This record gives sequence, structure tokens and C-alpha cells, in this order.
Amino acid sequence: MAMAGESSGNSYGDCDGKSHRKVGLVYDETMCKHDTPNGENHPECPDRIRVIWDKLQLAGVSQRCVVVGGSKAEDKHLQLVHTKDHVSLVQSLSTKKKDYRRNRIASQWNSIYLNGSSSEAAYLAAGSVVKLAEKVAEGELDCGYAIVRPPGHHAEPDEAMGFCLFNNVAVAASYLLDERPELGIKKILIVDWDVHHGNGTQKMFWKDPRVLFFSVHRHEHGGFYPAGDDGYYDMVGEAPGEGFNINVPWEQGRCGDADYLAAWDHILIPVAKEFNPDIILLSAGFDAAIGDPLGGCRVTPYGYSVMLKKLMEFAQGKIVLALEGGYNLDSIAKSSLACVQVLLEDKPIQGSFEAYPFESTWRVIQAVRKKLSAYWPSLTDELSSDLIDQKTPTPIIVVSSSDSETEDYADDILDQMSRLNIENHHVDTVSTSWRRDLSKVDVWYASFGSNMWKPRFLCYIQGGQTEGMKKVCVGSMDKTPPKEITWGTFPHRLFFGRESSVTWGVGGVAFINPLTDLNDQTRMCFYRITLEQFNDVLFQENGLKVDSDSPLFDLDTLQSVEKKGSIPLASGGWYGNVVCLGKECNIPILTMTCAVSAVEKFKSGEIPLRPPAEAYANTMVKGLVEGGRLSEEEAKAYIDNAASKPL
Ligand code: Q9C
Ligand code: ZN
Repeated sequence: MAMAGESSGNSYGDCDGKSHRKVGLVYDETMCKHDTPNGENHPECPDRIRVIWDKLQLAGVSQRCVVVGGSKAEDKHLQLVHTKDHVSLVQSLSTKKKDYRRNRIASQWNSIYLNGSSSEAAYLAAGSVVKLAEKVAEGELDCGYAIVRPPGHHAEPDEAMGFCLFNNVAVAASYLLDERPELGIKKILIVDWDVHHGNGTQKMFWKDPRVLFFSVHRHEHGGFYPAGDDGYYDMVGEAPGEGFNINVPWEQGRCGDADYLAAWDHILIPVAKEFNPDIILLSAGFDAAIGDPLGGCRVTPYGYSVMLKKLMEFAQGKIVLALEGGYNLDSIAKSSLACVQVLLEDKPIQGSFEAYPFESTWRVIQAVRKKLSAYWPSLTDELSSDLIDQKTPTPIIVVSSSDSETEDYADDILDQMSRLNIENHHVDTVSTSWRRDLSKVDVWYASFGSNMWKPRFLCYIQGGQTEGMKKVCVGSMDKTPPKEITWGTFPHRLFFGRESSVTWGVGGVAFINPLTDLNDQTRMCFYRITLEQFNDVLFQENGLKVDSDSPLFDLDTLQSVEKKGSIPLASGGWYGNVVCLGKECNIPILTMTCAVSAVEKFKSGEIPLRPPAEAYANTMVKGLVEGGRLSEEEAKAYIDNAASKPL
């Protein structure tokens, strides 16, 4: 079997017999000497590049790369993007004898510290990226990763900021374009996946159509560092550079693989195809990584590896990564390793995406596409609503089983399904008329138990079962997925009770006290569904059939629950009490829990309090982690806390 790429002459054999690409790595211990002047801790610390290097060595990966020592940038190259004054000021730092002089200079910049070695490190960081980019452009290397510090992307033409002294990536890009025309690099794509906006890089190529700058970053309407409007999506560049600056400004933290991949698939990749770069420079900060103390996002090493893999389809794989931010030592080491493995074209590391993009992610992506479609035809089409109202994988319905208990359920399901089919054939019978009325009214269904996990809730809408459920749901008559999903908290006490449930087996299930308790906060996932669907959820939650002639909860009941706050429906089910928690966008927020009288019985011990069934708790954790964006530890602690406090 022929090995891909072998004929290009760029791949070479290895002792393990595999053929891989020639990957350059720059590492130079000298860059560790840049540190805080009096030994205070700082997130941008020398160990950042050490841990990355150690990880690559320990994994046996650096040994398969071409290791290139650091090299010092030339002033004339730095001056391609920086002012003479800025370059000589940074240069002069090395000759200053006293810390206080450097501290004075540092204090005039935003988020900068300096010591006697800062200048040397800054020259090395910029020069190393230049050298690596040159080797890749020349074809001596296929691609590479410059493990450098201080970082660069915040540094502006005349200013250091945000831990950055020189703009390493921008210097390298300008060097290739202006100093090495014979290499044939005419168009450069700079991708900046650091969690912060690459304000410096944006400024340097603002009017330059030879450089397409793409930055995805936490923005929070201008509240996140570097604060202001520069990172907003309406900043598209100017003059001939108009349309060659693309910002994807996240409205919130906690963005993860799904959000970043959505930006890749629906913005960056189509635009990169149109632009067709000659080389890609990647401002590879790893501060959007899960666990980063500054970024607050959740990109996994797998996520980074997929993002990188997708970029390697361009410019014949000519790509140069330069480290920017990233402050969790473990996260940056693992993310870096995942990336170098991709550069080596090892088989992609294992992983999968379970979460969906935030609703706000789609909003931002739509807005970016709309703004940039004037320049990039591939962004013109509106994204389909099927994509945005993410459907979960089709639930698996298991009907046949030797387990007698399951057979009972199966019979029940088949029975209900056949009824549904019959009813579907006479749409206009009396029994369906309530459905027509209630289908016109939207409510928020607020879930605080296993329904917080979207796939579990969708069983009540679309039918089916998820892992851990012993029972199949028939779903609602109207199987339209929720129109919107959002999260919030309400001051009600969450607790777990009952001996066991049909769906989850031995163990308690979640309730909230229908009465508010300002000392408690319960996390909830809100699904915008119709009042008709809400009735079908109520039926299923309370063990009733969905083909009822009358609703459990009609418009009159809605009116009185909005007034009274809570209404027991006399359904006999555990969740037969509908509580109105308030309104959002003028739509009532409803939830279902036990009656106030049942809370008294839980308190007296007449009905047992009990920690949740394991599968049930796991499902809640999945919901809280994927949608509620808690860490797994936080989610477990949240459940443990609710399960262990006395009522
Ligand atoms: N309130 C990079 O990741 N934060 N720089 C300062 C001031 C500065 C991050 C907060 C963050 C800079 C390369
Ligand atoms: Zn950053």
C-alpha cells in the first residue's frame, strides 16, 4: 500500500516505520528568563514553555520533529510592524541596570511586567517565529510549532500590552510578504484561537488584503480583555483590507469544542477555501482550553486537534503555530501535544463532542456571516434552522427483551403507539381540539432533574429512551423540538425522594419545594415548548397516556397558576403540581413538582428522602455539564449537596 505524501519528498521514514511530515519545533530555554522582577507569581510564567517541552519529550514526539534553536529577531524585521521607537525601547530594556527603571516603563503599558531578560526573550520569541515560518515557506519543513514567550498578539505597532512585547506572528507574516518575495508567499491566513482578541495583529494588517486575519475570542459585548469594540464582528478592515479582518466575538465564557467547531465549519473554513492562502500562521494561545484560569472556556485537546486538522487542508499543509496565551500548565501541555500529533499526521486522538453550541453561538455566527457575506460569497446563505435547533441523535428504542419487566413496558409502548397512529388519522376529532388551542401558546418548561439533559428531555417530545432509562417514552403528539433552550436559577429547595422509580430503578428522584426559599438556588434548564407539548410531558411524567381527551393543564389553569403560583392537578402522579416561576419574554415559566402537602410528608418521613438513583444522577450531571456548563466536579457537588441537606 502506498503511503500518502511519500512522493512529495517532504515525508520521511521513522524508526517506527511510519512516514510522517517534517515538523519543526522551536524551543529555547533562554525564553524562560523573562520573569516578574521580584519573583511574584504571574500566570504568564517561565514554566509555561517548559511544561510543553517536557510533555512533547516525554511523549516521544519532539524526537520525531526537527528541533530548531531560538533565533534573535532583526530590528529591521521588527520594524515591519512596530515603530522604531517601540523597537528601541524594548531593546533598551536590556541595558537598564535597575529594576525600577524597567518597572516605570512597564507601568506605562497595560498588563506588562519586565525584568533584565525580557528584551532578550522578546527578540528570541519574534525571531524564532520568523525563522520557523521561513523554513516552512521555503519547504525545508512542512509545518511547525514555535513554543515561545513572551506572547505577541496583543502587542501593537507602538505599544506592548497583555503580556506581549513584540507581535511575533505579525513580524513573521510581514517578513514573508515584504522581505522574501521570492518564496512566493503572497497571501497569508492568520488564525488566532487565543481566548483573547488579537488586537495588535488586527491593527497591523487592518488595511492589508494580503493578510486575512481571523480571531475568535471571548468578547462579552466588550467586557472581556482587551476590553472595547475592537474585537467586535463589525471590525472588517478598511481600504483594500476591507473584508480581510474577521472577528468572532463570543458573548459568554464556557465556550467549548462545539462552539469553536461551529465557527470553523460555518465561517473560517468556507472563507479559507475562497481566500486560498499560501501559508497559515496560527496564533495558538491555549487559554480557551478547559481548565484555564483566565479564559473560562472549555476547549479540549481533541477540540484543538480537530480545529488544526481542518486548517491543514489548506496551503498544502504549510502551517506555523506560535504559542500565545494559555495559563493552565496541564491544559497547555496536553493541548500542545494533541496539536503536534496532528502536525505529524499521527492518527487523530480519540474523542467526541457531546455538547451542542450555545444558542448565543449560533446568533454570533449568523451575525458574522451576515456582515462578512459582502466580501465572502460562501457566507451568504442563512444557516438552516435544522442546524440551529440541534436535533439529538435518534434515541434507540429497544422493544424485544427476555426481561419480563421490559416486555411489560414494550407492550405498554406498542399499545400507546398504535393509539397514536389511530389518532393521527382523524386529526379533527373532539379529542384533539384542545390540542389545537394549546399548540398556539408557548411556555417555558423549567426542568431541574434528569430533563436538564437535552437528549433525556427529548424522549418526552420525540419518543425513545437514553442510557440508564429502564423505560421507553412515547413522546408528544407534536414532535417539534423546543424552540429555545436556556439556563437559569430559581430560589427553590431542590431535594431527592421516593424509594425508586419505574424509569430509573432504586433511588430517589428530584423535586423542588413549590414554595420559594431565598436561601436556596436550584439550577434549571428551560425549554420553550407549546402548552400542548407541556401537557404531553405532564402526562408522561405522571404515568398517564398522552392520547387523553382532555388536557391536564389548560388555558384556565394557566391563568390561575400565574396568579396563585402553584396548582395541584389531582392527577395522582408524583409530579402533578404545576408551579409558575415567573415570566421570561412574556412567556410563563412552568415547572412540575410535588404538592406542598407532599413536602410535609417528606419532612415527617412519611415519604422517604433518598439520594438519587445512580443513572438518574449521571443524567443530571450530563445536563449540568453540557448545557449548564458546570465542571463534572461542580455538578456532582451540586447534586450531593441537595441530596445530603435535611429538608
Ligand atoms: N484587569 C494573552 O493571553 N488581563 N494575554 C489583565 C486586567 C490580561 C492575556 C486583566 C490578559 C492578557 C497573550
Ligand atoms: Zn490570551
